[in-house]
Order: sequence, then C-alpha cells, then structure tokens
Amino acid sequence: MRIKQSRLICFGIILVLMSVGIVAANNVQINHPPEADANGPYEGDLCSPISLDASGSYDPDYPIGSIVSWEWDLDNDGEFDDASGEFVEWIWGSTGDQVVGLRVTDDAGEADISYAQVRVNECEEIPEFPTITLPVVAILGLALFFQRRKN
Ligand SMILES: [Ca+2]
Ligand SMILES: [Ca+2]
Repeated sequence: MRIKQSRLICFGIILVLMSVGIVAANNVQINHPPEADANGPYEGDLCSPISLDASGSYDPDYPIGSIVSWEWDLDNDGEFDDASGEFVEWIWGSTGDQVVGLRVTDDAGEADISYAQVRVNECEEIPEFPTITLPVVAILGLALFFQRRKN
C-alpha cells in the first residue's frame, strides 16, 4: 500500500514538472532574422533622382517583431551610411551599372543584407529654346509670306 502511494506521488510530481516545462517552452520567444529585399533592377539618368524601394523586406515575426531600420550603401563602399528609410532617392554622379546594398535590422538587432543593380544613363536632353522657336518662327513667316502673295 505504501509503495503504491509513493508511486502515485512520484507520478504526480513528474506530471507537474512536465507541465511546468511545457508552459516555460511556450513562453520562450525565438527571434527570426528579417529578410532584406533591395528590389530592382532600377534604371534612370544622371539628371534626376532614382527612387529605391525596400518595401519587399519583411520580418517573419511580424506583428510581434518588425524591421526598425533600413540602411543603404549607395556608393558601394561597404558602409551602409548613405541613406536610410524604406524608400529613398539618390542622384548618381556617373553613368553605368551600379550596385546598391540594403541592410535591414529588426527590433531584436538581427540584420540581413540585399543588393540590387542600378543602370544610370546619360541625361535625356531637352531641346534648347532656339532649336524649338526658330523652326516655328520660320514656318509662321513662310505661311504669312504666302498668304500675303495670294492676296
Ligand atoms: Ca525578427
Ligand atoms: Ca556607402
């Protein structure tokens, strides 16, 4: 009888310990690192800013965890210190294919990096004032000349 009682007590203690362990395991929050997405490829020209969009980046823990910073390396020197924010604009100083880096960091300090291509073209030239006005003035002048001759 005593042996049966002590076995029951042991079984009860084991059950209590197991349930405490399950509750503790469920309360442990495991952080997952964010996923960076620099998007692209982008294309633009030297004369106007090119818009970059990091909105494809996400934290798998959302809404419990989320991305708190978006940092860009726009001169490809390995330092993510050129711009910050989910959406940024940048004017390049030279033409050609460029590489931009994006580093996102979540609220637990975990980070991820993504790269994108940017093609920078020559400026699209807008015709200067005389190249538009001279032909128009010439056509108007000719039209006036022929109308006067007709009369
Ligand atoms: Ca996270
Ligand atoms: Ca940089």
